[in-house]
Amino acid sequence: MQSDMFDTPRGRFRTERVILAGALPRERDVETPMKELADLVASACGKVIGTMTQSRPHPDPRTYLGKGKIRELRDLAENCDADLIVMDDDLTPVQVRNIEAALERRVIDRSELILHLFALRARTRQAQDQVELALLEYLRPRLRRMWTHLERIDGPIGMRGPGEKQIETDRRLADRRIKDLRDRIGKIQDRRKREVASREGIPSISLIGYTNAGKTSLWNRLTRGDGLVEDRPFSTLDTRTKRWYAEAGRPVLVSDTVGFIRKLPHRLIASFQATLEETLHADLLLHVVDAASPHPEADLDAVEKVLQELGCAEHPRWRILNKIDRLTDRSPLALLRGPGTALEISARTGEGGDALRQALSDWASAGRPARAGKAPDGAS
Ligand SMILES: Nc1nc2c(ncn2[C@@H]2O[C@H](COP(=O)(O)OP(=O)(O)OP(=O)(O)O)[C@@H](O)[C@H]2O)c(=O)[nH]1
Ligand SMILES: [Mg+2]
Repeated sequence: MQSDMFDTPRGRFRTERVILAGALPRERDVETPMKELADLVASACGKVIGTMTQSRPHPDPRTYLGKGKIRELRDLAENCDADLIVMDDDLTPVQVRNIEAALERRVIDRSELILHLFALRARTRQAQDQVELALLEYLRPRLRRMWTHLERIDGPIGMRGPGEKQIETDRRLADRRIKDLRDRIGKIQDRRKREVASREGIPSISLIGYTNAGKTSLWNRLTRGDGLVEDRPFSTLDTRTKRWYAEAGRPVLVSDTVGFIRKLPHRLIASFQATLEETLHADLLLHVVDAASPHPEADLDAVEKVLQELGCAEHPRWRILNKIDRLTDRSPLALLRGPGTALEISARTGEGGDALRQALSDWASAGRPARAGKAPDGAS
């Protein structure tokens, strides 16, 4: 049926019928994480046909949800003919095996969903290599599971990435592929490092932030770029850098980067280090925040955690509170400004854009303070 097909950069796929399930601590907001998971599924060509949550202090070590809940989930999956169950947390290989045996359906966890989504959206060779590496490393301990499922899978979630090339035929092949990918990515990293070093002296800015916050929209406005803007998570997977000319024609390098999300898989962060090289070396990070997000504080926390993992939590950073055109009441913005420099903008309408350009021009002409591990370059 036409309406059940999805077009993606990697081809056309049948939409999968997905049930979301989560074991959530009692005090936690249930709707936000499940809504985010639903957005991820929608981006990965799935259709959410049911959601089930269980309030419990700790997930069950064998089956994640309790036994009774698993039975309920099985009935729900039967009744609505689900293809796939996606769990909100990371599961151990044992948990996956137990739940799949009980439900007789494929089960994936949040990390795997994100990895497949990246695999589906990666456009450039570099992003594809990085995602393939992360996915292979993630799936390697689960290879037995991939074998048994291979014939049955015809939807996009749970097979993309290395699947097409039959790399998963055995562990040895996977290991060889992992080594090749690591070598290739290592070379990219070396090249990026040289590129970054050759730009020494030109001030550099990196736009970072939660996925869908409006980084590319702002980058396009600043640099007259043509980055892909979409209302879905992870539209951007590669770093792109362009020159922007500040006052007096002073060049500034501005980079747009991959977005962050809660519980971003560690392997993905490691793989994207090469792409994030610009960010790691940027003189100033512009942390773009969706000020109209239903949960901006949680988004801020998630970004903070990823920056810490990347080792750039101490970089000079401004907060750019974006999408203010969507706010009827702007008083909550005060709570999001944080202790340092903060500006309010709308990348859509252009409001606040002049103030931001002026602030960046002032920053560029004032010279940047030297960071630990980086020699002062004398820019003034
Ligand atoms: N109303 C409003 N929408 C905005 C604004 N800035 C961006 N958007 C919308 O927010 C969505 C995401 O914008 P992007 O620029 O793709 O966001 P991003 O941070 O680059 O997202 P990823 O690359 O997917 O992580 C798009 O639908 C944009 O049109 C804004 O200032 N106001
Ligand atoms: Mg983007």
